[in-house]
Amino acid sequence: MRAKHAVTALSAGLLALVAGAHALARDVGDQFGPEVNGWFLQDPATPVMEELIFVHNLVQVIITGIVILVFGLMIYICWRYAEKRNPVPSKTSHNTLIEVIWTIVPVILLVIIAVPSMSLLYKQDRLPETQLTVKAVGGTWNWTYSYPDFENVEEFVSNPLDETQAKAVGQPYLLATDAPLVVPVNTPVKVLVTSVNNMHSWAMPSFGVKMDAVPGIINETWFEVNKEGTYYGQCSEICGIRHYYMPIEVKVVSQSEFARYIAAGGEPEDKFAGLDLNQTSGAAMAAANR
Ligand SMILES: [Cu+2]
Repeated sequence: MRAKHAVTALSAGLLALVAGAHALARDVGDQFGPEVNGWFLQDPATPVMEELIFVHNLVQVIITGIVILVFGLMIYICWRYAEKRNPVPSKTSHNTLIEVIWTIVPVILLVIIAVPSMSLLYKQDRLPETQLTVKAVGGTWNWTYSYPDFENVEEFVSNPLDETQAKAVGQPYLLATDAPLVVPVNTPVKVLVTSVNNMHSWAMPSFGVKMDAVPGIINETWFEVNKEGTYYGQCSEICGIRHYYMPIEVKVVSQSEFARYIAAGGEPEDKFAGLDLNQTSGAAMAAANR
């Protein structure tokens, strides 16, 4: 009984730790992405990612409990039944009650894990009624985006900013791009993902999205972001020498701003408007840009 209490207390402690750590996650203004030396999953930006974090935490608590129980029992057995404390070993070979318990309890635990996992997998896999389609095509080494719904918007290539440029606009180097994918907030967006050469993967950790980009195949996934801001992801398939050089920047804007963006032919805002990249220091430029 005491062991059971210990496991419960530890589970509660772990949950508190995970919840507390979320508050520490990177949130620089309206930019959301990985943090340096981060330990935990990024803050969720979509309902799918919220559910994913719930399942992750649930499984963490269960596996930690199992590890502690099994190691605890093994250490106890080594100590209690060592030869000097237990010179005459028991000849017991069956105990029906214990055998029933160690069969039933794992089954119950697996069911507890399976129900939310299956629901999550289904949610990720089945597209809801989406209101917008975007296409992401992996290349060597950048992403090309297009809006098949809007003929007036030409496809565009999204290249990463170099270090000076990123500093100048106050965005993270190797995550920020010169032309982000722009989508509206609170709108289910379908993403068609493919590649023109080798395999890539369109991955946005805070959206709970990671979809392989395979030449000759169009994969689809979806997301619905509930908060405006700039979100960062990366290609997550080891695709070649400049794999690190194909970040993903998604700018989530209000519905009206998105309508304006599309009406203007999808022209991305000029990040460097009013900046002299050769002259000003990074911090001053970032301040000027605000
Ligand atoms: Cu890639």
